[in-house]
Parts: sequence; C-alpha cells; structure tokens
Amino acid sequence: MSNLEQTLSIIKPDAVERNLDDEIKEIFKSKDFIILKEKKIQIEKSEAEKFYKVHETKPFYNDLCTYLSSGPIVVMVLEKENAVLANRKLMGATNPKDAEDGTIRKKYGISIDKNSVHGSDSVENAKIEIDFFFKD
Ligand code: IDP
Ligand code: MG
Repeated sequence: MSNLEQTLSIIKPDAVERNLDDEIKEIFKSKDFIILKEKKIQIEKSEAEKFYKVHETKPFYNDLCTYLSSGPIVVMVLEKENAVLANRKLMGATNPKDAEDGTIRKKYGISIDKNSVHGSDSVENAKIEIDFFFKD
C-alpha cells in the first residue's frame, strides 16, 4: 500500500553557516525525497519559542530558541513514502555522538544542540509544523 507523506525539515543555523544546505538538500534528493517547498529565512526568537513550545519546560528551551533564531535556516516540505519516519532515520539520533553512520547528524552534527537538522516526529506534528512555516 502506498503511504505518501509530507514532513517538515529544517537545515539549522550551524549547517547553513557552514554552507552545507545544498549538500544536505542533495542527500534528501538522492534518497528520493521530493522538496515540495523551501525557503531560506531567519526567524525571531518569539517564533522559535512558538515552534518549540512542546519543549518549554526543558532546561535547554531558552538556549534552543536563541540558537534556532541566531542565523539563517532552510525550511523545507519533503515528500516521500513514509516521509516522517524515513526522514527521522536519515537524520539520525538527536545527539550526533549517538547517530549511526550514514546519517546527516553523524556526518555534519557538531553537538546535541548544533545537530544540523530538524525533522517532524509524527504525521500529526508534520502537519502542524508545515502549517507553521508555509500557511499562506
Ligand atoms: P529531535 O530534534 O531529535 O526531535 P528533540 O528531543 O525534539 O530532538 O529536541 C529538539 C532539539 O532540542 C534537538 O534537536 C536539540 O537541538 C535540542 N536538544 C535536545 N535535547 C537537548 C539537550 O539535552 N541539551 C541541549 N539541547 C538539546
Ligand atoms: Mg523533536
């Protein structure tokens, strides 16, 4: 059965700063993700706080929001069969130290906070996150 999904991907400031965005986009395309929408933007801290609201009680919340708003990011809607899980697998573990070979975070991640990419963690959150960045 076909299960075409869309997911939200963000190339985070640490990767854009190192000019890795084209290289990371090529990885997605090589794994048969279609980039349906994309934009390079810089967001306000208040927007990062809304985006990461689920983490608002975490000790790292403030630093996380400061970081996501610290420089340009590339936000993309990716489409593929089972895109949400496929993207999470391709990204690798949150902490690059724990990420498997062949994953984006293993290859490019610097630390648990500067881990180069974000990806939606469920189909439900993917819809919310796509709307957050691409609702007209
Ligand atoms: P995920 O990005 O793999 O889905 P989440 O648990 O949703 O991971 O956390 C969101 C982001 O918050 C992570 O990508 C990472 O940048 C940051 N983060 C998560 N845990 C920590 C931590 O323990 N210290 C610092 N930053 C963290
Ligand atoms: Mg997450």
